[in-house]
Amino acid sequence: MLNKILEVFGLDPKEHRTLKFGDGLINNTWKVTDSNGEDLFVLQRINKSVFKSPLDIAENISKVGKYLSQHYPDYLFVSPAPSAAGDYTIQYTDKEYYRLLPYVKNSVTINTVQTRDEAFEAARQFARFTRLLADFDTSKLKYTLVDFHHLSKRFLQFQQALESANKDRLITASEPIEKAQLLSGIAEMHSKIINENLIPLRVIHHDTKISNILFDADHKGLCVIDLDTVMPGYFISDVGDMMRTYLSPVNEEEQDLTKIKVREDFFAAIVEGYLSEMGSILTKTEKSLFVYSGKFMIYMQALRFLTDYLNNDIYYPITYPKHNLVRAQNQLVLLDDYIRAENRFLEITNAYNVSS
Ligand code: GN1
Ligand code: MG
Repeated sequence: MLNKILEVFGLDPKEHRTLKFGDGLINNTWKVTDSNGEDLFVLQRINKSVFKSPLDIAENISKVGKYLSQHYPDYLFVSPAPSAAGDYTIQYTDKEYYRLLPYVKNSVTINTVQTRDEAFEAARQFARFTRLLADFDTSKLKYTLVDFHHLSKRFLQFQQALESANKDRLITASEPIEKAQLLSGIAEMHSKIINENLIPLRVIHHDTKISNILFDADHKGLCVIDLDTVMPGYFISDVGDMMRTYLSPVNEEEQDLTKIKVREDFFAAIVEGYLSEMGSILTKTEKSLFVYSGKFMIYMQALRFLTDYLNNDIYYPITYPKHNLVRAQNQLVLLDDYIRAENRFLEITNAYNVSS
């Protein structure tokens, strides 16, 4: 079947190979190589049950791409390649949409952050992306996922799941459920930020895990990739997701929860990297929310995994029965350790003169 897709993009299946690639939970990704094994493209199938309007993604990427090439022609922006008919996203069946991206030569991706420099470089790249688009009119972009990072609504979904979940799952998950409820102040704070318009909408990536940065051979960041959720949003989403995914030496899949630790010096690297691009653009209030951003994103991801467990695993793919429950527990342990380090983090942001 992928051969048919290659043909739609004008590639001869006899001369190209597809290999499963990456570790995303939502979309499917393959690397396309030529018969000599040279990497040429990245092919992606967009998950239509998550992204209801895949063509909106293509439209957003095209608008952002045009703006960047006009104003910053040297910036490396990985735009999708057109199909033989000139489409940037093709619809194969009702539920199947594909796009093809050029493979950036000599680039590498990493799956876990091992050094402070990697955290700094990634934060710098995500911040650069938002900085270059600081004057882009956010109202021109579609919401490819409505209320994607709306924490109060995620909390509501969690409460609804508590109502409808089966007894067994409620009992098995009783500890994390109780913990998530005790931490609901994090969602209240989010409501306050949103309802009182405390911070501005910006062009935000919304998925800042380290594998969404391309590095060069010298470990310098090249650009950001995975642009499905590029849409209007708040800086706490990007910075918070970096806190969530770079601070601990192990990720959300780790089942040995004793390995989860917050590396305090990596927090400083993220703040420094982000400020190196966005320091003169962020408002005073935004700068005061660096520490909150981590709590916000870690808590939201814990709620999302826990909600999905209570809903009988309808969103995130699982490979063992309690997978989503363990992911939720993992994120709650991370959140505990993050909160333990909170005063230290406040000192760090104060030292950069960013906390009000
Ligand atoms: C999903 O598919 P992937 O791995 O890029 C999710 C993110 C979560 C992440 C957790 C559209 O991203 O919000 O943070 O899993 N994306 C969507 O691993 O729900
Ligand atoms: Mg993604």
